[in-house]
Amino acid sequence: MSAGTFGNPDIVEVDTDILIIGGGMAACGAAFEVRRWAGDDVKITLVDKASMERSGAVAQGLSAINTYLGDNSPEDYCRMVSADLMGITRDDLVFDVGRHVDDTVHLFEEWGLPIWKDKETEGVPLSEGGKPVRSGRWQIMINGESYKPIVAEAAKNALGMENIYERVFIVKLLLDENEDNRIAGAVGFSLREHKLYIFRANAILNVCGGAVNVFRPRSLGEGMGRAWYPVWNAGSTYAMAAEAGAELTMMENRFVPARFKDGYGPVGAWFLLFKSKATNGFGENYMAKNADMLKDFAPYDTAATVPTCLRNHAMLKELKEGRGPIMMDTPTAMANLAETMTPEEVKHLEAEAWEDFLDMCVGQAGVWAGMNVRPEETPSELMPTEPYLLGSHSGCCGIWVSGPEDVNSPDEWRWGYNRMTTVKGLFTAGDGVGASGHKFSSGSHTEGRIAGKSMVRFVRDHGGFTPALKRDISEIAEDIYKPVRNYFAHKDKTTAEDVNPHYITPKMFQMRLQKYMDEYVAGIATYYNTNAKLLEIGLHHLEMLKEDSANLRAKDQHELLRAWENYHRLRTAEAHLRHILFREETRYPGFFYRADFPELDDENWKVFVNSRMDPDTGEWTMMKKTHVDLVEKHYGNAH
Ligand code: SFD
Ligand code: AMP
Repeated sequence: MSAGTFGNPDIVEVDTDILIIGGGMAACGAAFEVRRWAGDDVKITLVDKASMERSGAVAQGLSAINTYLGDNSPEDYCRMVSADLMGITRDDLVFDVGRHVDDTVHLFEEWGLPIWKDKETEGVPLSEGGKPVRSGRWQIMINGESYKPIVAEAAKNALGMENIYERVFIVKLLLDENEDNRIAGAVGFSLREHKLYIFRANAILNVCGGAVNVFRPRSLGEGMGRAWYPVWNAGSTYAMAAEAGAELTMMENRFVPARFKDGYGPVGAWFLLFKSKATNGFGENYMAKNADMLKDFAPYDTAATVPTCLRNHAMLKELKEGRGPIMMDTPTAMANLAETMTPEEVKHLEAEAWEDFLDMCVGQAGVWAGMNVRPEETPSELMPTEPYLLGSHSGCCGIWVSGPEDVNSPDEWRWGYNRMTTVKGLFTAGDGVGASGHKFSSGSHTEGRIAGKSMVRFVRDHGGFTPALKRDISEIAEDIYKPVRNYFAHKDKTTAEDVNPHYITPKMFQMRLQKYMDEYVAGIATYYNTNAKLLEIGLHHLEMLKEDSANLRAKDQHELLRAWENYHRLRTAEAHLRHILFREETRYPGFFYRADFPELDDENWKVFVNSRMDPDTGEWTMMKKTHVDLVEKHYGNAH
C-alpha cells in the first residue's frame, strides 16, 4: 500500500495450535519452552510487530540482570517484591518466577551471554558454581549489548523461521463464535506488504510488553521520542486483553522511574554497583533527611530496601519545595572506588561507567558526550520521568491470571492453567501479568516459559477445539483499514494534508491523549497529583477522543501502525484512569497522589483492584479482590 493506491489488502489466513503474539523476553521464553514440551503434531506460530532480534524492551541490550536469586530464597523474593509494591502482590505468581528464574539465567549463559564473575571463579559458568558480580542483592552484572539477539536466536531455533511472522502488527484478539468467553484468533497487518493476517488458534499468548508514551513525555522537540521504556511498546497487551473481556488487575499502578535527566539513563548500576549518592541541590542527602516522612507510608518489609515509589516521594518533596535539582554525585563515587585501584583499574572503571549506558541506553551516553560530561568529574542531574505502565519492572499493572496449583493459594487465584487469563485459552506473561512486578528481563523470560508449558497442556486437553471466528473477516478488514479509507476519501479536501476537518493524524491524536493524561491523570504537569474531579473530566475527554478514533487517518502503512498503536494507548489509558478513580487512597506516593485521599488506607484498600470491560457493550465493571499473603511478611517502619 502506498499513497495513491486504495485497494483491498490480500488476506492471509494461518491456522495454528499455539499463537505467541510478541517477540520480546516473555515470547522468546515461551517459544523455547513450548517446543520442549509439545510434540511435532503441535503447530506453534509467533508474530512480532518488529524484528525479534532487536524487538521489545531489551532491544538496545541491558547491563544487568535484575532478578537472579542465587543464595536468596523464593520466599525472600516474595517479601522484597511485596514490600517494593506497597504490600499488594500475588505471592503465588512471584514465588513461581522466583523458584525458576535462575535456571533461565543459566540458559542465557549457555547461549553465550557474558556474565561478570568474581576474580576467584572467573570463567566458571553460574551453573557450575561461578559467582556472579552482584550489583545488589538481586541483580547481577552482564556484558549485555547483544542480550536480545542471543535470546531471540534460541527462540528462532526452537520454532524455525517458517513459523515466525515478523513486522506484523496485531490489532485485535478474536473470540470464538460457538463458545462464550473463548479465544479463537487474532488479526493484524504487515508493515511491509499490503497484507492482512488472520490467525486462528487454540491457545494464544498475549505478550506485547508495557505501555510507553501514554503520558506527555519530558522530551520535546529534537528529543521527542526519547523515553526510558521502549516507545514501540504501546499498551497492546492491556488494550487487546481488555477488549477481549479479560479481567485486568492493579491497572492503577504505574512506574515513574528516577532517571538521569534527558537521556533517561537507568540509575541501578550507579546506586548499587558504584555506590553513588544522590543529593538535593544544596548537597543534602534527601533520603536521610526525609526518612521520618516515609514512615507515614509503612508498612513494608524490614528485610527490604525503601520501596521505589517512596524513594521518589522523598525526591519529589525536595523538588516541589524548590530544593532541586537532584544530583547524582558520580565523581565522589568513582573517587571512592578508585582509592584502592591501580591506574589501569581506574581506566577500566571509567570505561564501565560509559559501558553501563552504551549497553542499554545509548542516548544517555550521547547526552554525556554532547554535553562534555565526564562522570569522574561532573555530577549529573536525576529526574523522575513521565509515568510508564508495565508489569515486569518496578510496577505491577496487568492482567489477572491463574497461578500455580501447588502453592496453597486461594481457589480464586487458580482456575486450571498457570498464567491463563479469565478468557479461556488466552495466556500472558512478563509485562502482561499484573500484581507481580520485579521480574525484569530474566523473570519475564521465565514467566514466558511457565506460560508456554501450561499452554501445551491446555492444547492437549482441548484437542477437539476448532476455532470459529465470531466476526466476518471482511468486516474485520474494513475496521482495520478504516484509517486508510479516511485518508483517501478526504485528503484532497484541504491544501495542507495534515490539517483536515475529516480526519486526525496519529501524531495529533497521541498529543491529545498525552495532554489529557498529563493534566488530569497525575502526570508531570501536576507533580503526579490528581483527584476525583480531575479524573472525571479526564474520563470525559478520553471518551471524546475514543469517538474521534474513528476518524484517525493513515496515509501509509507506517501511519496505520501509528494509528492502531495510539488506539491501544488510549484503551490502556482509560483502564489506568478508571482504576485510579476507583482506588480511594494514596497507595504509591512518589508514583502518584490522590490528593483527595492523601493517605494509605490499609483497612479499606489492602485489596487488588480488578476491572472488566464487557466486549459486547463496552461497559466497565470495577471490583475489589481480597488480598492474602502466602509468605509471612515482616512489616516495620521506613528506614
Ligand atoms: O536498567 C507486538 N529492563 C531491565 N531488566 C533487567 O533484567 N535488567 C535491567 O537492567 C533492566 N533495565 C531496563 C529494562 C528495560 C529497558 C527498556 C531499559 C532498562 C532501558 C526490563 C526488561 O527489559 C523487561 O522487564 C522485559 O523485557 C519485559 O519483557 P516482555 O516480554 O513483557 O516485553 P518486551 O521484551 O518489551 O517484548 C514485547 C514484544 O511485543 C512486541 N509487540 N507484537 C505484535 N503485535 C503488537 N501489537 C505488538 N506490540 C508489541 C514487541 O515488538 C516485542 O517483541 S533497568 O532500567 O533496570
Ligand atoms: P533501575 O536502574 O532504577 O531500573 O534499577 C535497577 C535495579 O536496581 C532494580 O532492581 C531496582 O529496584 C534497584 N535499585 C535502583 N536504585 C536503587 C536504590 N537507590 N536502592 C536500592 N535498589 C535500587
